[in-house]
Amino acid sequence: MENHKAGFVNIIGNPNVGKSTLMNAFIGEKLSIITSKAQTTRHRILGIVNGDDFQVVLSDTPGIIKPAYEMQESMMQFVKSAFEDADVLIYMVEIGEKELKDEAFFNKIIHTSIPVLLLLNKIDKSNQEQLEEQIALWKEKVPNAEIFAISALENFNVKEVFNRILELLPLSPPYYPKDTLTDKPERFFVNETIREKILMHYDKEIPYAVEVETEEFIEDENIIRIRSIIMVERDTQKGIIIGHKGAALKRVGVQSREDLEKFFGKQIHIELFVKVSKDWRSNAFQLRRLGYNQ
Ligand code: GDP
Ligand code: K
Ligand code: MG
Repeated sequence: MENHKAGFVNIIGNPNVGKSTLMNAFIGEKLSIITSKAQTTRHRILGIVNGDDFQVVLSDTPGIIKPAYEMQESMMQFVKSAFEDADVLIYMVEIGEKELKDEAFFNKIIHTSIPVLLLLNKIDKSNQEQLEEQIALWKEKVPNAEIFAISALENFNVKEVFNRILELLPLSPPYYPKDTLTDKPERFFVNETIREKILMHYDKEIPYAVEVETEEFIEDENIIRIRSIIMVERDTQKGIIIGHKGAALKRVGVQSREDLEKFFGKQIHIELFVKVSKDWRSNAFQLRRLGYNQ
């Protein structure tokens, strides 16, 4: 045990740069929601990678955004807390990214005493010339960072980043039992899976007006029975979610079931209900109950 390393790694960066994809590549399981729409990762998700002599605790913070209404402020709290408990900071940018969306936050990154790994992601989309130019640019912008050019999606240089994290972690006993994959309950995965399907299948304001809550998760030997509520803000949204003769909601249910069967390795029975809950977004109590202010 005296050679054991353990610590916290926080992944930060603008929306859609590939933070969730990287975390999943590290963990090798589909733990956090990944979509092509911005701001889908609302929760601070912990994933844990265990080895014989290490434990890396990863958190995937939401994208850097300006507080506009209550839910976004709550998200900013997660981003700020990334500086407080990290042993290593991963600052992820993507090829072609120049603008930093939050200047104050950027200033914290360049002045922090925590080791910073700057990951230049999506290099599968670039050529050598562009890559060299981008590396030079980021070296100048964040002089305190070590730069890695990676492709989280194609698993290029991901292992090298992970090995560097292990070097930087302090000697410490594990923080969690060594068989822990994540500190979030199973219901969380169910909620995120359903929300991912909603993001895939509905346009415009619908996904951002939706919250999912799993009321029932009953695991038997051969089957898991799930009952989840999809909360929307208005009756019209309820109609859209359900769709003509229930077809749209059915598709969400079928695809969620397929993913959850793979994840849990068991047959899944899932029931979805749609409920109108006016202003869930601005109701602080509700937000806390759903875990945004934990
Ligand atoms: P996040 O918002 O930072 O967590 O970003 P996601 O991990 O959700 O990724 C956003 C989008 O970028 C998804 O469509 C990913 O498939 C895509 N993506 C992530 N990493 C890479 C990569 O290395 N190369 C390419 N081409 N796409 C990527
Ligand atoms: K995303
Ligand atoms: Mg994400």
